[in-house]
Amino acid sequence: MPRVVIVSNRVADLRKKSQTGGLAVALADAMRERGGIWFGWSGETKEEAAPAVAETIGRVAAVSLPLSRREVEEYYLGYANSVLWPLFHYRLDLVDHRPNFLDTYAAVNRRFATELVPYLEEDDLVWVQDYHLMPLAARLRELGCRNRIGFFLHIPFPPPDMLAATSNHREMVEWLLEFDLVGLQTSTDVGNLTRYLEEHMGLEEIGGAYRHGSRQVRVERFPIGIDPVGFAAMAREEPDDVAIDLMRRKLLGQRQIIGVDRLDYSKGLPERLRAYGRLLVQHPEYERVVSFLQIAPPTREDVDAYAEIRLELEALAGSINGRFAEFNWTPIRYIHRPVSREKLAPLLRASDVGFVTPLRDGMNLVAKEYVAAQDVEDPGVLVLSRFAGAAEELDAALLVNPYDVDEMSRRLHQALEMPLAERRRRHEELLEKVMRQNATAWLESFLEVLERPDGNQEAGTADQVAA
Ligand code: ADQ
Repeated sequence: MPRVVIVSNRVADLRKKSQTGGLAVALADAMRERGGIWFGWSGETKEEAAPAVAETIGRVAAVSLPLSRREVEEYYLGYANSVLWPLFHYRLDLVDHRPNFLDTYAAVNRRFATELVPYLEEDDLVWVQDYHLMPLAARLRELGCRNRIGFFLHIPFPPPDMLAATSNHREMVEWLLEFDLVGLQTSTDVGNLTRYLEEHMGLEEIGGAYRHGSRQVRVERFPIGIDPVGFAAMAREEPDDVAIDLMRRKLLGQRQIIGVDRLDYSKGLPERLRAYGRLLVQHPEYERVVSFLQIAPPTREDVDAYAEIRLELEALAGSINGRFAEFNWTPIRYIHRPVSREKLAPLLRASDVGFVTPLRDGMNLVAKEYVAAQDVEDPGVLVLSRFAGAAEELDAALLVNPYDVDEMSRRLHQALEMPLAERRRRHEELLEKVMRQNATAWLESFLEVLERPDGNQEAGTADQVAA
């Protein structure tokens, strides 16, 4: 079985069990089993760029390099998170393109390719993760790399007309054409990319792949998943402070709605808080009974749009609490800090409603974690945005339009009043999907397609002969 070389913006700390990013959680589990190399940024910022260093942890070698201050500003915070992130989340209004962003993004990808090549063996499968590294296959090919290279995009792929609002859209898609396989989260994303290939580039699908020049690329859907069995086990283990809080709430007959997200404008947090506020206005009987716990740890705070959403959220939580709080009851508990997964899992289990309402999300693993964490005898209800990738599979949830505050408030009410039989029926259907499309299935199915022979091997040999 060939080795697997994962390349992502950040190399996760494989010794640490609690990870904050969805990507790290899904891959770390699978990599520990399979072995291979994980290559990427170490997370350190140095005055000057420095070379990569390797560290072996179990069967996985982590190879990481620090970035220079300028690279962090212009590649990571800049092009990746101020241009690509908003653009791919359908937020053209938040795209903040500045001089040097694209050049530094290209340069970091070139440097990643140069540093990675010495570690590669002939048969390695290279698997590149996410929007930070779209040009990587093109740069590796320039250095003579003939390995199978796959790409998985964790975030949505925007519709062709939206992509076309950036000046270098064609170049972006040409980067992707250098991979052997491009994996996306949903059929909507696959449709968006293949429409671009067909309508903007005149490419045609033949035998499941798009041919261009001497190469061909497959574009397929691989919805990412979690480790539902492990997460459910964690959810049943309550740390003391969580157990005490649960007991107190039970005693007082209190119920809880929960939200867990990185504090990101794509997650629809202000709309979510407003919907909860509306619920309290429309159903005064929920006062002192139904509270809302929102956990939203900080990310990317050096990007202006993130600082703004934080202020907006704090003001909103303050005003709703100011209006409804009692001396002994706080409607919204808003935590702007990371919470360990050991606490998160039982908190999800102990909540009557999982409120997951991103305006746009590649998948959203919290939705799947909420389902996995529930007590099957007495499960809570998932209220889920139609615009989360997860909605494509989890259609037994109560699906909502995350821009429609009234609808969300009505669905919260429906969730809180849902009879046990219906809760069980919906949960059973959801759990079946979460179990089936788990992290291992996602990883295995991607690698299986990446390994499948196609015309690119011959094209590689022909190039070699010509060279
Ligand atoms: P994210 O945008 O980070 O991921 P998500 O899929 O919800 O979003 O994953 C977040 C992960 O971090 C979850 O496992 C969650 O439990 C954890 N987490 C969140 N807040 C936490 C906290 N306070 N403390 C501890 N853990 C916390 C990106 C895309 C998603 C896609 C994933 C995976 O934006 O759409 O689903 O990658 O592909």
